[in-house]
Amino acid sequence: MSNCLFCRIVAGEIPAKIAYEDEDVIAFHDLNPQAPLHVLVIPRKHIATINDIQPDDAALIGKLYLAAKQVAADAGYADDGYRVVMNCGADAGQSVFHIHLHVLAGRHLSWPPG
Ligand code: D5M
Repeated sequence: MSNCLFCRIVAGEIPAKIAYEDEDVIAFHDLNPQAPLHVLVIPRKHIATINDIQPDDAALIGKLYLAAKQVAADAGYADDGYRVVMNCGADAGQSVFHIHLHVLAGRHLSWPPG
């Protein structure tokens, strides 16, 4: 989708600091980090929200989590802990409508989120 910010990152039209990539998934550092490590893990395929995930996407969604695990481990946070979260919809704070896991680490993360 040409008007989707994250599709434009996938296409290389907008620069991003890549943390991980494979044939299905890209992870890049968040422009507005909320923790010492704040990486977004996205599918190359455009899926707008969790509500748009289809049964055929199940393996792809699993790959997002495997990439998140890899990003956290590569940054040295596998043991101390990290948070992986996906917002769905405006009330949950989703501002970019191309699904993305936030991988956050490097400080104490309170619960519940605000
Ligand atoms: O999270 C959307 C996230 O996307 C938010 O934390 C800022 C981040 N963002 C926005 N534009 C960029 C670019 N160009 N590069 C990297 N990160 C970006 P949400 O859950 O939708 O609120």
